[in-house]
Formats: sequence, structure tokens, C-alpha cells
Amino acid sequence: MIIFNKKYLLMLISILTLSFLLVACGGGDSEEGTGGNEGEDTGSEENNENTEGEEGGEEASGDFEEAEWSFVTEELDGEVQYEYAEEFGKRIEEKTGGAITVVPYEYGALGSEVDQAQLLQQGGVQLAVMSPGFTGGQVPDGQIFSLHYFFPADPAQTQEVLTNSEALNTDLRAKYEEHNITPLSYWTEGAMAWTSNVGIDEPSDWEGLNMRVQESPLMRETYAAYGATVQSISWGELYTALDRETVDAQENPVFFINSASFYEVQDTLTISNHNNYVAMTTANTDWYNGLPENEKQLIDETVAEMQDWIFEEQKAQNEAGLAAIKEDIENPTEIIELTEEQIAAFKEVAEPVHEQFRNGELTEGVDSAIYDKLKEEIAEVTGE
Ligand code: 6CS
Repeated sequence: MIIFNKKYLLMLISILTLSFLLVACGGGDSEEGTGGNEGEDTGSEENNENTEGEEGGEEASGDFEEAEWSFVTEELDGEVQYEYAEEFGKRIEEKTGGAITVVPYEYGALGSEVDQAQLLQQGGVQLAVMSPGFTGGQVPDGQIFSLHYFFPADPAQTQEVLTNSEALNTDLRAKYEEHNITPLSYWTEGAMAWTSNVGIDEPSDWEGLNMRVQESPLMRETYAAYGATVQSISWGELYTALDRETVDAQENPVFFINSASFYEVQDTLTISNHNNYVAMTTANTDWYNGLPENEKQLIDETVAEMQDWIFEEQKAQNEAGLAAIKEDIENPTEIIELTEEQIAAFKEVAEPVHEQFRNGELTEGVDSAIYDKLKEEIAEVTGE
């Protein structure tokens, strides 16, 4: 539960107002040619020849009408998700000769992660990078990414599964579309690590710890299985919560532990590799389905190209993040690398949760067929 303090309420009111305005103005509606680049010179005279006399729907650069798409992310400028949105925008702009522009938003500009998901669903923004954890209550199957030791430990193999899986790109996508969210792609932000003050290297270390999780019933159950208590808060409140010790531990990829400075208020970092952080590139379903075929193709093709680009980006950021944490002598952090034996002890507790999740024992509405298909697809990649 997010704590509704005064600052948060004010933020929420402004988001709702902005959301209303964006929807009312038809933000990003390609038919209307709305957006900040209206009236700008978007190409050669040749390109503009056929636009004379048209009202509002000025056609620029070949077949693309002018439009501005809002792309919200859950991270700050320079972090993986934001870099993704920026690079995506750059490619779209280039391919459309500047007719379509993409405006990336940082975390916080339009609210918390949960607010952002709602904004996308309502059509207040057209595109979002979304972590499945924040819609865990709405799309139970999307929680599959937070099972521990289910996807391959190797981020490259996980990325391969995320890119090619039919269970995810067809079946799970259909589940999200029931909620007006179209996952266009899934990609990893890197292997997860735990931070705490106790130095987690065996399951019993979780006993008595209050763990921060996203809005996901499965995450709650997983940490409860280790003996921890859990609390769901937005990451924007997490540094303070760790500092004040209202929360004792958290999980994230190393780049984020560095950039959000969580390690400064935690003594230890465990390279647990218990799963890979997964993000989804999503579009508002009604908006996406209503796009002309060439714009859909443009989006699909760009999202596909971005899979390799974002993999390299997260890899570089995670490597740099770990180095920065190690080098920060003012805020020393003990780095714990789990041995195979220690990982086996965690697996013993985590693996029974897989079947419980599949059978709907932990969270209602899970489609076991998606779980089964994905498990086979993972086995094909790992060869196990
Ligand atoms: O811990 C979180 O909630 C945040 N972590 C990352 C890596 N991205 C955004 C997300 O909200």
C-alpha cells in the first residue's frame, strides 16, 4: 500500500488532472496531428506538397502523419528504462522524418508506478515501460517473472526467452490486453540482487526482516515463504524507508541499487541472482489497435530492433553500477556472492512456490497453460 501523505495526494491530483487533459485533448491521436511539433517544418517541400488544404491532419514525410506520443517510464533520466524510451523516440523520429515525435517521461513526472499503469490504461499516455509487478493484482499471470529461480540465471538466456516466447508474446499479451495494456516486448534489466543490513546468505536470514516488494501478491508469498514480512511501496519512498529502518531489505538489479543509492543505507549486497528484473514495453491497446497499419509496423519493427540494444545497455549499466558500489569507500558495502550450495538452499524453499503459483494456490486467476508452455520454452533455451 502506498502511503497517502500530503505531497503524494497533491501529486495524484495533478496526475488525474493531467490525465484528464491528455485524454480530452486526444494526446497522440495520429489522426488529429496533435502535439508539440505542429506547424514545425518536418521535411522538404516535396514532402509537404500533398498536405495543402488539409486541416489538422497534415501529412509529413511520406506516409506518416504528424503526431506526438507520450512514453512514460518508471525510472529517471540516464537509467535503463528512460534510456530505452529516449532511444525508441530517436528511432521513430528518424524513421518518420520527424513527423512523429516521442516524449519520454521520468518516474515521478506523472506519479508512481501504479499511477503510471493506470494512466496508460486510460489512454492518458500512449506508451509505457512497465514492470509487471505493479499490475500483479490485475493480471495474475504477469507475476510469473517474479518467481525465484524459474527463468534462466543467465540474463542473456532470459532475454532470449523473453524475445521469442509464444507463451509471453501471444498468450500473456492477450491477458494484458483484457486490461487495455498491450505488451509489445519483454526485456531484462539485469539479474536481481538483495540488499540488507544482515547479509543474506541463507533462507533463515529472512526471518524477522521486513522486505519491500512491488504490488504483487506473488512477491508477498515468495518472501513470506522465506519467513520475511513484506511491504509494498513505490521505489521513490524506498531510500527513506531503508534509512529509517521501517523496511529492512529490498531487491533490484545492481545498476538501480547504485543509481537510487539504496546501497548507501544498507550494509550488504547479495548477488543472489534469484531472478532477472523484467520490464515490458507497453502500449494502450485501444490506441495501438486504432493506428494505421504502417504506424503499427513502425512500432513493432522498432521494438524488435531494440531487444539487442537494451540488452547491451542494461549490461553496461549493471557492470558500471557494481564497480561504483565497490569503489564508494565512504559508503562501504559488503558484497556477498552466493555459492552453488547456498543457491541450492534458496532453491529448496523457492521451487515449491512455482507449482503453488501454477496451481492457483497463491493467487487466483492463474492460467496454468501459460506456465506450462513457458516452462517448456525455458527448458529449450537452457537445454535442461
Ligand atoms: O524497484 C522498483 O520498483 C523499480 N526498479 C527498477 C529497476 N525499475 C523501476 C521500478 O519501479
